[in-house]
Amino acid sequence: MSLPVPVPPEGVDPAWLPSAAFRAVGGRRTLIRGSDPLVETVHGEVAEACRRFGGRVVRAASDGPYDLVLGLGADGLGEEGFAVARSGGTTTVTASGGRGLLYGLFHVVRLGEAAFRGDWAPETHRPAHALRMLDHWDNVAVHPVMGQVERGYAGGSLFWEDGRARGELGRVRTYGRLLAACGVNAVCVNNVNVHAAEARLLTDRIGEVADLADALRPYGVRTHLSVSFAAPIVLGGLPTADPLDVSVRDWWAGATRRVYEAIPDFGGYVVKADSEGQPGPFAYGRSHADGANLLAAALEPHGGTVHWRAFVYDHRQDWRDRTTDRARAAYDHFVPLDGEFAANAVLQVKHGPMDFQVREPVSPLIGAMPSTRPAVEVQATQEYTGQQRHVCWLGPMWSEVLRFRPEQDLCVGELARGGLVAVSNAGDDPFWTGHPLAQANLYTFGRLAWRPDAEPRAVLDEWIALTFPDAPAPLADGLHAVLDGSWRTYEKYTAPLGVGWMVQPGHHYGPSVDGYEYSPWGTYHFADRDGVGVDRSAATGTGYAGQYAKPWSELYESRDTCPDELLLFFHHVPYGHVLKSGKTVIQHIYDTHFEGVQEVEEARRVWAGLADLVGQGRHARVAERYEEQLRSAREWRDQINSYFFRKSGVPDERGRRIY
Ligand code: GCV
Repeated sequence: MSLPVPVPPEGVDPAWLPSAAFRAVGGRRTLIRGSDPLVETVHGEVAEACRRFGGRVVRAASDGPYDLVLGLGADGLGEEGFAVARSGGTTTVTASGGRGLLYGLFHVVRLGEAAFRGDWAPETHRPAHALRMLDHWDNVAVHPVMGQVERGYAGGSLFWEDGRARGELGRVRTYGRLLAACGVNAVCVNNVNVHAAEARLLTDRIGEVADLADALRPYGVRTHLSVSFAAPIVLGGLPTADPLDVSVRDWWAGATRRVYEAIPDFGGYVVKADSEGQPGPFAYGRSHADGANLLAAALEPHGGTVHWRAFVYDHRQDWRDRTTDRARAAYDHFVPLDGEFAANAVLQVKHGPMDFQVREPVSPLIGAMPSTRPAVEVQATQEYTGQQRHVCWLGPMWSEVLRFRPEQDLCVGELARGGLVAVSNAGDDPFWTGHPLAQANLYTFGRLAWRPDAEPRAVLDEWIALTFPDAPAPLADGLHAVLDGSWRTYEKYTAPLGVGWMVQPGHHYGPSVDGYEYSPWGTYHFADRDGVGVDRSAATGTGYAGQYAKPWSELYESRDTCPDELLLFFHHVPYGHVLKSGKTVIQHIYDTHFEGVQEVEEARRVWAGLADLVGQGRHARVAERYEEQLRSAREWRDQINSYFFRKSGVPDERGRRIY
C-alpha cells in the first residue's frame, strides 16, 4: 500500500523538498514495479506529485507507454544503487532494492525537466560509502550548561524535550524524507556525552528510540544510539565495566539483544570513551580496541556496527608544558592499535586533529591505520564557524578534506571506509537549521557523503534548484555570491593562518584571543611580542608534523614549504615572517581582518537585493542574522587587530584604524 508523504507541520519550511520541486515528475504517466516497503514510499511520493501536477501513476503495466518507469529488478546494484536511462520517450530507473529505487526517484527529481528530454545511455549510481550518518548531540533532558542540544543552534531537539520523547513523529518522518533526498541513511539520535537520562535509552526507554526508528525507516534511514561505556554499572548494577570481564560481556550481549527485539534494523552504537570526562576502558587498564571490541561482539550477531570515536585527548593539561600537544593525541593513542579492531568496529575520526576549527590540517590518523576502518566526522553544526548566526557554507572545506591524499594513492573520501558522519545542525526551528542558509550545509554533507569527489559548487546548484524551484537567474547568482566564498570570509575575520580558537570559552561564540591561552584544554597560540603560532615541527617542536607520511611530513616540517593557511598551526614565526603571498604575517592579519568585514558588508548588500526573490520570512530571518554577523565580524576584526598591534607594536602599513 502506498505510503503517504509526510506533511511538514504548519509553519515548517519544506527546505529542499517544496512541492514545486516535484513538478517535472508529477505531470507524467508513471509505472512503478516491485514489492518492498520502500517501493511504497516511492509510490507515495509519485502519487502525491501526480495529485498536484496532474499526472498518473500505476503499479501494473496496462496502458503504456509511460514517461517514467521506476522498478526493482536490476541485479548487482547493491542495496542503495540505481541505474537510470532514457530511450523511446521513457525514463527508466531500476534498482536492486527499495532504498536504491528511492534514491533513483530523488535523482529524477533533481534532474527535473532534463530527466524527460532526449535519449541518454544508461548511467549507474552507487554511494561511495555504505554509511552516511548524522550524529545528533541531542540531550534527552535539558543539560544545565549545554541545554537541550549540545552545540545546537537551531532551537530544541527534533526528538527529545525536557526529559522525554517529543512524540512529534510527523516532523521526524519529514526529517527522514529530507535526509533521504540528499543521501543520508543513518541517524544517531542522542548526544555522545551520555548523561543519566540518555543512558537509559539503551534499556528501559528503548521503546522511545524504536518509535523514532519506525518514523525514519520508510525513508531508508537507520537509527543508531550513543551509549555510555559505564552502562553495565549505571544500568546493570554490575561492579565493573571492564571490557574483559565475562559478566560485562554478557550484560552487553543481553542489552543488545533486547535492542534488536525492539528495532530489528538497528544500526549500532556510537561511543565517546575516555574523552572529556566520559568513562572508558582506560579505567581498567584496557585499550580502546578492547573497549570497541566488547561492543562489536555484542552487535555482531545482529549485523550492527560500533562507531568508536577517536576524539581522545588530555583535557586537563598544563598550559605551561609545551611538550604535550593535543593535536598528537588521537594518532598516539590509536595507531599502535591498528589491526586489533573487530571487523564491525569503525574508528570515527574528526577530520582535523583538534576540533572542527575553521582551518585545520587533515587528521594524520586518516590513512595511518590500514587495517582499521575509519569513518570521518565533520561538523555541520557550526560550533566554531559562526553558530548559524553567520553564513558559513562548509562545502568547500569538506571537499578539500575529502580530496586530501595522505599518501600518493587514496584520498580521504576513499579511505573513509567506515563512512562519513556529520554532527547535525538541525533542530525544531521552523527553518530546521536556525539560519535558513545553513540548510545548504546539511544538504551538501549528504551529497558529499554519497559522492565525496562531487564538485561542491555543483551540489550548491542542486540545493538552489530544489529549494527555489522557480528561481530566476539573479536569485541563483545572488545565493552563489553570498555562499560560495563564505567559509573563506569567516576564516579571514577570525583566528589567522590555521592557529584556531581565540573564541569565548565555554560557548565558543565571538572573539576572545586569550580565552583559552592559559587553560587546560590544550588549545594555545603562544603569541608574544615577537611572534605567534605553535611549533609542531619534528626538529624543534612537538613532533606532530612527523605523524604524516611523506610528502606532507616534509612539507609541514619547514616554514618555507608549509602552506600559508596552516603556517601558525605548524610553526611559531616572527610577525615579520614573509608569507608565500609576499606579505608579512602581521600585515596579513590586518589585511584579512579588514577584508573579511568588507566581504560580510558586501554579502549583506547582495542579500538585501534579493528581497523580492525569496519569501518574506526567509528574507527577514537572513537579513537579521546578517546584522549580527556584521557586528560580530567587526568585533573579531577589532579585537584581533588590536591584540596583535599591541603585542607586536607593528603599525598597519595602510594606516587603518586599529584600537
Ligand atoms: C559532544 C567539542 C565540543 C563538545 C563535544 C566534543 C565532542 O569538544 O565542544 O561539546 O561534545 O567536541 O566531539 O565530543
